[in-house]
Amino acid sequence: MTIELQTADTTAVREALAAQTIELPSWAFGNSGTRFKVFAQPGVPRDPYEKVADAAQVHKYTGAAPRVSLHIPWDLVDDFADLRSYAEGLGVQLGAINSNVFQDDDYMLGSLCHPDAKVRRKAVDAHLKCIEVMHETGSQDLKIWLADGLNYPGQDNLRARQDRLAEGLSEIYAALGPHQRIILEYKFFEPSFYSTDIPDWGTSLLHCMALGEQAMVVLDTGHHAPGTNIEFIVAQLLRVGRLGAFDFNSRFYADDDLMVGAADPFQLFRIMNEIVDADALRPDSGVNFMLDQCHNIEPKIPAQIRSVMNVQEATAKALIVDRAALHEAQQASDVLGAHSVIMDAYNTDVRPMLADLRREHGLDPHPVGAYAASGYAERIVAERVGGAQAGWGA
Ligand code: AOS
Ligand code: ZN
Ligand code: ZN
Repeated sequence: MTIELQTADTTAVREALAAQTIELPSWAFGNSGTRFKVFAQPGVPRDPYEKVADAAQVHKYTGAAPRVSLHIPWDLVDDFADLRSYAEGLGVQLGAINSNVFQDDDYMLGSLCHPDAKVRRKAVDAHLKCIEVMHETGSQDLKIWLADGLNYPGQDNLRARQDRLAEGLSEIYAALGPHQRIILEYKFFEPSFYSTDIPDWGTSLLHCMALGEQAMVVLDTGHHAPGTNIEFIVAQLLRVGRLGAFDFNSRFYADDDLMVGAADPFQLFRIMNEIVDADALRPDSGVNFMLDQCHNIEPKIPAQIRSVMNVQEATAKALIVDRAALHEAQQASDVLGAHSVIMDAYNTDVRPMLADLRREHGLDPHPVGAYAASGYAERIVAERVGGAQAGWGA
């Protein structure tokens, strides 16, 4: 049985899609590259205000990207309340605050896990500063990704580093306001290659559980070894109520940070299928769906628009899975029947439904084309000279 979207009652699916929001990273709009070359693109933002303005364009044409994450100190401004009202004036909000404790020379051997207490103090203070910023921006999430790790066996004590990490995190956690959360990201390698201090979801989860209910795991889809079953991790974290956020992107090899849904749209669908199955798509479910991407060779605003659309398409396919038929086939031990329910949904073209939904909400059905026709890209090229680099990696 294939799914006939034309005749099916898609009201609930449309409502769920209309409520879905995706958070954009400020660093996606600046110049970025690899360690070989950063290709400068004309018209890129020169400051955080212009990054927010570009992010607002993505929201304008998709209607689904109402928040933008900031990175401190890349996005440091004198007056965050002013940046906040500027964003709100453009119809978007400031989202997660990303701490950056990896760019300073002091952090060569780590930050919260560093053997020297002075460096650990500095790293904790950098996070406390982020929490102050969050009070001004109205942000809920403090996103922590640490570059901490070791390159050589014996370089430092693995267990002692976990103890220092726990200690630093608990001081940061204690400074959170009642509605704020730590979202703790893991990554299996890079920049360290022998051992990383938060390499996997289990380590992140253990620290989150020790901290308390306001600490949640961030799953960056590019941060796993090839072949990892990411949807299993999603299901597991949802079971224990600790999936705080996604950093969506695509990987072919390592932490490629390419557009989500470009490398493996089926994997993205399988992830969203777990989300829908656990009823975690609801805006109040506590899962923040963020992008963490860099657009080194493609134009940045259309790439973010495309990425939002890719998430929407995967979500729509997950929403149309016939859950009753799936359950029935699973209970009847009908292996192929159950599998076909999943494949039927995945193979359905949901683009016309999404185009229709946009029309219904007063948007152009084709966001990339509408943006291209708007003249914004030409305007920023003319107006902005000397755009900024996003910062190292993502
Ligand atoms: C680093 O690999 C992580 O993906 C971080 O989430 C984040 O992108 C970084 O802090 C920005 O460079
Ligand atoms: Zn990330
Ligand atoms: Zn990453």
